[in-house]
Amino acid sequence: MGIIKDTFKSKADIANSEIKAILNEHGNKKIGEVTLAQIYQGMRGITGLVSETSLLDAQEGIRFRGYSIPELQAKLPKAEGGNEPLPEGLFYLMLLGELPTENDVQHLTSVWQRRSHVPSHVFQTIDALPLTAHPMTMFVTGIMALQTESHFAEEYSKGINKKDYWNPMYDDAMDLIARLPRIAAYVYRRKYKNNQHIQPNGLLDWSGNLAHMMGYNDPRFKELMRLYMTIHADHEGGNVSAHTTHLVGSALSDPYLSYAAGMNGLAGPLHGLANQEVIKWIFEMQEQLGTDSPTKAQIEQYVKDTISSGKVVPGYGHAVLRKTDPRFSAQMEFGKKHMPDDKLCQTVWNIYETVPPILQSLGKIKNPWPNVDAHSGALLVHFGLVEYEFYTVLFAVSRALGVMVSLCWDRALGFPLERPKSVTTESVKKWLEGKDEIWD
Ligand code: CMX
Repeated sequence: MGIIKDTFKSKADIANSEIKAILNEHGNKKIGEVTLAQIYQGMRGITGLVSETSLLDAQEGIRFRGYSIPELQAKLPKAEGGNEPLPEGLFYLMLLGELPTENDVQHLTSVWQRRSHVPSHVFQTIDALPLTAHPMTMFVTGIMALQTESHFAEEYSKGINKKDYWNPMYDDAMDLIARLPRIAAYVYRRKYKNNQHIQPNGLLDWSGNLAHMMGYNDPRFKELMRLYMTIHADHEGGNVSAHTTHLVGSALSDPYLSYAAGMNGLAGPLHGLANQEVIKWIFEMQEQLGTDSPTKAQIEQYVKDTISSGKVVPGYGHAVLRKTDPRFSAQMEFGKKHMPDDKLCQTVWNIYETVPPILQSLGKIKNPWPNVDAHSGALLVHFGLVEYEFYTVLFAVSRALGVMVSLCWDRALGFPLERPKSVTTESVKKWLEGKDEIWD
């Protein structure tokens, strides 16, 4: 076995014994109560999942294995001459719970390079879709076609012992992550660059290679991709993409099937697709107002019009966070450092000053602050990546890091099929009348 795989297995064995001991002693302790409102309103605040990779605090934002985003920016290894963390390092941290050394990260880069071959039938399958298909449809279709390569599915069909599930799961996770930049770049070049593809560069890191294959060679864009791939990787377990991947994986669907399912959830406008919606919304505002530098008063009116027409302000609000998303702040910092005079970034910053008080004044929105998607598009547009329908594919490539590590842990810890109880409104009414004993 490889070094990382060996270390993962020994850490998982220790964690397994710890969890058994915790459950033996405390398994009957109650964690909270569930209200009727919660089961009708998206299960907000119900603790019902274990996800080892990261933990979200409503006030502070995400911590990956205990480290905040600024801490990761300081502590994770960088590319030569770069300042942003390499996402390979975050993967290592999420998988093993330890900060990697430069060597660990270089090792991961070369392992993913070695595993990055994408079979030709994947490209042919993507090519079967019309060019009008959304990039997320092409991307997920490519992942589904790649499922032919699953070690987990193959081993399961041969009758693998359940104690060994983690092993082909780990190999699938590594292969899948390694292959994603190629598939994402293929979708981009097919849809937007006249099918003129760029071969991978075996000397580049995972994000640098993605940028290169998409056709972006500005070193600052590569740095942006490293930051982007790091901050979008994980947001604990309950968000739609992570939760779906985990849920589908709990049926022992292989990682390709599970990840594709999760990414279909990421493609929803209330989740990852919000990054395209933000830029579309700003472009429409610019067109409507006839300016690329709208004033705060103009923005305010546009926001109010958006709300009064029954639409959400994209990039604002969150189901858990109650403060400005530190992923937004990290991107704002990148923008202020590398492109302080960019008009679109300045509009994003003016929107940040304008939107929260308006949302707050409505009295019903729990979080008026920006989330990760409020900023990402403006940075991409700066480098010429104006094709905003592609943005969620970048989010999806990054999100693979978190959800694949979680699937490895799910199988190594022997987590069972996930199957919560549901009820009907008829049974709720009977229960309220004291007539239904089914779920008392
Ligand atoms: N603009 C207008 N209305 C908003 C709003 C926004 N940005 N955010 C919340 N609301 C509304 C909700 O639609 C809801 O209205 P109704 O009671 O009329 O149905 C009300 O405020 C209360 O919602 P909430 O409890 O504050 O928020 P939720 O937990 O239900 O939803 C989220 C969270 C993210 C779906 C919501 O804030 C939203 O739609 N934001 C815009 C889309 C977006 O940016 N999504 C990306 C999130 C990050 C990610 O996953 O990538």
